[in-house]
Amino acid sequence: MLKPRLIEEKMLILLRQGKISKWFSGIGQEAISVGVTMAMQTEEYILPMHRNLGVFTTREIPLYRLFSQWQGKANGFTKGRDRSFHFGTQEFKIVGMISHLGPQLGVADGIALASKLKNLNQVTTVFTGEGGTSEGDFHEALNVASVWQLPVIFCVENNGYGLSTPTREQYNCEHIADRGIGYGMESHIIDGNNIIEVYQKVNEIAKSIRKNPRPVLLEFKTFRMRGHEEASGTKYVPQDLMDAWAKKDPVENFQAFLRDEGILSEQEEVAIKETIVHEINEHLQMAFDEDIISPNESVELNDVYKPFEYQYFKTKPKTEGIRLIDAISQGLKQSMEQHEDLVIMGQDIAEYGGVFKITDGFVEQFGNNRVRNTPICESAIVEAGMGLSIAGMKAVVEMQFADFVSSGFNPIVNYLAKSHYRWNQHADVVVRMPCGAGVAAGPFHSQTNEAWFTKTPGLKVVYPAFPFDAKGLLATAINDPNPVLFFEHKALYRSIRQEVPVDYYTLPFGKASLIREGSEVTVISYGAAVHWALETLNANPEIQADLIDLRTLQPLDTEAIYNSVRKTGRVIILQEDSLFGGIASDISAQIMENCFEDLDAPVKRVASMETPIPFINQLEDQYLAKGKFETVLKELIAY
Ligand SMILES: Cc1ncc(C[n+]2csc(CCOP(=O)(O)OP(=O)(O)O)c2C)c(N)n1
Repeated sequence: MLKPRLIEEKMLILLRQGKISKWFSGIGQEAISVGVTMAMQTEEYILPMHRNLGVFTTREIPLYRLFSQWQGKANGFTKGRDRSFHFGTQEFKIVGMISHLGPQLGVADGIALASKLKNLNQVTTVFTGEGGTSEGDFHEALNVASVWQLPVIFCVENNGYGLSTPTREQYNCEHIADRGIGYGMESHIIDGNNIIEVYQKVNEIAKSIRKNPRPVLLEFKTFRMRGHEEASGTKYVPQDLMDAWAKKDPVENFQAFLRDEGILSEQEEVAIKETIVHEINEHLQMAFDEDIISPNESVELNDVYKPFEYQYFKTKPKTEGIRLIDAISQGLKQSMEQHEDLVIMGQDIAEYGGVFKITDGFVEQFGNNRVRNTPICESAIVEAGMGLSIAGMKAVVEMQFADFVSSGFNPIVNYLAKSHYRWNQHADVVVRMPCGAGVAAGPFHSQTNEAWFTKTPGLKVVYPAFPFDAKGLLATAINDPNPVLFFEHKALYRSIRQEVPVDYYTLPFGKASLIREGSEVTVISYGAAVHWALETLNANPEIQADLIDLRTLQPLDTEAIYNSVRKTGRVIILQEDSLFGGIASDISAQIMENCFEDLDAPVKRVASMETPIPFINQLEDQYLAKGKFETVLKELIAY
């Protein structure tokens, strides 16, 4: 406890000297970080927060690495890409927070799920402040942990304030631990300023969880003795509260206890302090002596995704005529056979087989451990997928409808997408997205929301239009260790048939397919809109068109696009999504920038109306881009 305390005191001086950026103080809360970490085994994961320096020091991370991290230097853990405690390290089995506070609670569920599936008898421990308990992630994570009986210790550090918000404005129950009963979960209140109580209770609970896996909620009563972060101060905290808690300082009280018990002499105390101060100064010097990172664009770009070498599988020539939905089901099933560590999760996907029946029969073949029904909690399940990945497994998460991904948006764009770039931890998660209009399903069951993701570095986005592509690309998405959004158009599920190899096979990302060749115009599309384009071209055989089906939107096959545009000089991009901010706009801009001199006409974008997607067929038909395509295509050719 003394070590994090002394490090902090030094950091507060450096902060005033402008030598480190923000600082979130854990002074007064050290007994929790240190006591909990001491009760964990070294191979068990801990997911700490911004005030848990004691977790990092108790896991014995060399101090110079922490100091480098806070100065944004290369010996830190994020190559200068993220600050303070926003990092993880597999070496020390620590998974740091993202700023959004709540998501790591569900990540802990995923790690714990992996340990349960592998029978490791390990506990995962995750921290949050009482403020973070107001986030939906907290509720979702505790609920999932309880329903699945996951070996997680949820540690709530109730330190009186969330930034300036006192607990009475944060929640309206007496103790946060009281919520345990609502989740069907054991819970305890622990004096967070008493290291002996913290260690003994957590140690006992952890031992019991290792034998009998289950989640436990712990509320540590403590107090935040400094400002939310150093610059913000504590003016809003009544002085008598400060004074009362100052008397409960965990370090001073433990020192006094050790002295009274005759365990620690004054000389020993001085010697311990001197050793720590010496270590701090020595390691600080090492961090100061380290060079500043010099920016290099290709280094940055190369770290956004984990390197993945596409593997081709030779298949037997046998094929069968199947629908898009069968191809996806087959691709998923064969991937489950290929990867024993692959877990699929989603609402109603187990015995019921999913609302589209894609996982029908999976439970019989793979069992309920790997084919998991989930509560309705998109965030926690995406986060659990991340946790499985941290623990070395693979996850496929089925969104019941792509529209519902908005309820799991935060962990996808902030956790999964940024993880490899931030601390070299890949997110081996595929999110399946049954999407699209044309089925009279209204504004919340019809969206094609790929543009929400194509603009987020770190994600891959796949959008097949044919059974052959869907099966092979899904297999690749699962092989790829990066997060992949896999769009499946519902209107194509049962309407499109194709001869598809019976065996397992893969297809590479970033390769568009030229499904029709012509010299007059380039038509670029993906998903259901490819079929609209085909219909129009079939009805107008005189039009000589290259038809490019992009198949994957991230990575995007710009080479195929430019080659065709250079040949035809005319290009029209057809997308199902509404126009503004869609991928057609980016493709159009790229063509202008790279093929301007080859163009004989302005690039045309055809997209759906700028309204939500309406329900009744007549309105939906009017909304969709399909009806406009032929006219714009003919205008372009006549230009
Ligand atoms: C989603 C989200 N909303 C708001 C914030 C800003 N914020 C950062 S920490 C914090 C207070 C957190 O309070 P608590 O969970 O009690 O932890 P403490 O800081 O007291 O340890 C707030 C409001 C944030 N980081 N993320």
